[in-house]
Amino acid sequence: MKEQKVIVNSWNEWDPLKHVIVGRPEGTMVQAPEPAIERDFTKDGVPKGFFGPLPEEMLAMATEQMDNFVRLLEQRGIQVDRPTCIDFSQEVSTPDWKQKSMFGCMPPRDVLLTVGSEILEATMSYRSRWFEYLCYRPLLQRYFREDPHFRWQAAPKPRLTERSYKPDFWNDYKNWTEEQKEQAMRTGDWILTEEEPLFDAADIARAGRDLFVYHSAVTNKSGIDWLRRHFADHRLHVLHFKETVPIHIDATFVLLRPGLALTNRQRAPLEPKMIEFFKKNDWELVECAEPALPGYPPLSFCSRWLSMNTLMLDPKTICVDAQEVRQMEQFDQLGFEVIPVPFAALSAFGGGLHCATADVHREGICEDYFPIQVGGF
Ligand code: ABU
Repeated sequence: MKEQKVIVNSWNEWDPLKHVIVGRPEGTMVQAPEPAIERDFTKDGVPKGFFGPLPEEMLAMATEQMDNFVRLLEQRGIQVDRPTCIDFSQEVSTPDWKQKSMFGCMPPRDVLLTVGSEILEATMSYRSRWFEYLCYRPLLQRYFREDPHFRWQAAPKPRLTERSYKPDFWNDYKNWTEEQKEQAMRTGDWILTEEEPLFDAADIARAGRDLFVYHSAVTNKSGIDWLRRHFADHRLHVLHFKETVPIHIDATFVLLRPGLALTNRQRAPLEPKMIEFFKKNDWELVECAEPALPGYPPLSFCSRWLSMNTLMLDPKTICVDAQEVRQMEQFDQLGFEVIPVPFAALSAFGGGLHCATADVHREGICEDYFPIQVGGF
């Protein structure tokens, strides 16, 4: 009889990594305009409203760095699976809308959330990313066939009609006062309405029984509520940080190992209760180092804080973008074995080392790293 093995198992961000999905930069687009997001790369010589594939020379560099990263993981005995690209330049539609292009499949972390034996396909909130899950379906189908314990889940597919977005948000936002921005940061009140549950998987950080969700511009309250009901055996904590129009937790607040988390030195945590929660459970919150870059890389919607966007291979070993010398030094001082990985070319394709990966298997079980709960957080 064929042996039935456990393929999918991962409860946190740091247990020894055995199997991972690594995205592909091929075919990635500057996506066509859509209500959820305003891309403006005029400073990089690209007119507003333009959409099309990222330049060939950028893709060549990104592919080389990604292939190098895959080799590095495999040499360490980690099994790597890759998604199947589709034509991201095609127009896509549902009965509710048409979108002139898709985006890509370099950052699987945005789409897939692994919690224990479950992989959950996120709703996403961009129309250009509505069909991105298709790139991962060949892998998920295989895991389903081969692992009898794998729980394959998909959150309710959103309609993403005009009702999911605040009308004129991007025009209004340009005239917001500092006070209005502060208010939005505290409430997570950005472009999305509460019409339907919306979330990106990369807004969630996992620590065994506790899940931390960033109430960002791609995750709404209804999405958080859906996650809370779905992960009923977990404790869900909602986070807000000092960042305007935020996207994803993994360049803002990074759980490194039991007892240690990295915080973004510019995007301070906004709830005193959050700090109290970590302190009461003997977790140290360390401010990250200064990133290598002064601003956004060319044609990238990801910030310079990808310096924090790292991949833990086990609680002592961390992969860091090789250009982030100060961040690597800090990790070294914190007692990590640091693996420098040239990865800067991937920024425009959707992110850093954490974004580019999605856990399939880490050793370990669901543990309680936060035995002391703080009411209201
Ligand atoms: N997907 C991670 C990007 C987050 C950031 O640019 O801050």
